[in-house]
Amino acid sequence: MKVVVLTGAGISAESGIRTFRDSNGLWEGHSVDQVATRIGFGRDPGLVNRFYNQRRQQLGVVQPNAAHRALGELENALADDFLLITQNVDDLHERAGSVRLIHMHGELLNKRCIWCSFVSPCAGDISPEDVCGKCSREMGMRPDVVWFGETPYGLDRIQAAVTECDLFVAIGTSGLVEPASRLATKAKVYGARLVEINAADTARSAEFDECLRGPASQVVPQWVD
Ligand code: BV8
Repeated sequence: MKVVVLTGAGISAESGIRTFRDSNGLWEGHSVDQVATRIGFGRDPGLVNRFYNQRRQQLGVVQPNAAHRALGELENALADDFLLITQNVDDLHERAGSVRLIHMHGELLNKRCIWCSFVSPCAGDISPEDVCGKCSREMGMRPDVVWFGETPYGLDRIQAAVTECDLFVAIGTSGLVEPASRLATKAKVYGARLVEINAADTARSAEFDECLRGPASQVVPQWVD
């Protein structure tokens, strides 16, 4: 049986990473337009890089929770019949052992040059003085995350997996951000069974064949077992 899992901010909530919705659409007091759009970056790259530097620093003090670990175990059991798609930019899935993983909204631990698009690892802070390892230009480093209005990563692989899977499971996502929010619908059209694991009902709950309610760190391990 082919299984595709889509995770959102809710799977990392119990690890201490605040979800987008719980912050009333504000991230640390900043609006989406200020910190999660290309225009916002153009307006104030220093603010945006400080915002992401703070979120990257937080990764050093949070740990994967039982939900992340349960998905790592499920992948071990299913191997190539399993694919994890995450909207999250943290590294908690990797640290819990997930390998067959697509970060469709990018990763906090990578940075990208705005001049030549070179992507490189980023463990520390991004600063204006950063020099690109490929084109050697300064003043051009941004987080390698997908902002609103930008094209998500891995869409071809995601499309193929979603149209071939037998089971599609959405965990900890409000189902409000496109195109991630449309993956469940696509899977259903191609015959998959849909399961939603969330602390509460979402805008998409009615589409799912089964809705399991409760905190991901409790419900996901039970579901995996
Ligand atoms: C695109 C990276 C074209 C950055 C993110 C009008 C104008 C302009 C644009 C649009 C528009 N209408 C639609 C759009 C498109 C737009 C969009 O969807 N906007 C929304 C706001 C309406 N989308 C885009 O721009 C995307 N690009 O469309 O390009 C295209 C399309 C197709 C093909 C080619 C090109 C790009 C979107 C990516 C934006 N970047 N992140 C960063 O993280 O800093 S999105 C960001 O918000 C997060 O990454 C996350 O993905 C999203 C929040 O969603 P969730 O993960 O679901 O989290 P949320 O907080 O919402 O919900 C948490 C859930 O967990 C809740 O349900 C809660 O109940 C649950 N929960 C909480 N605790 C627990 C729990 N569940 C279980 N256990 C718990 N303990």
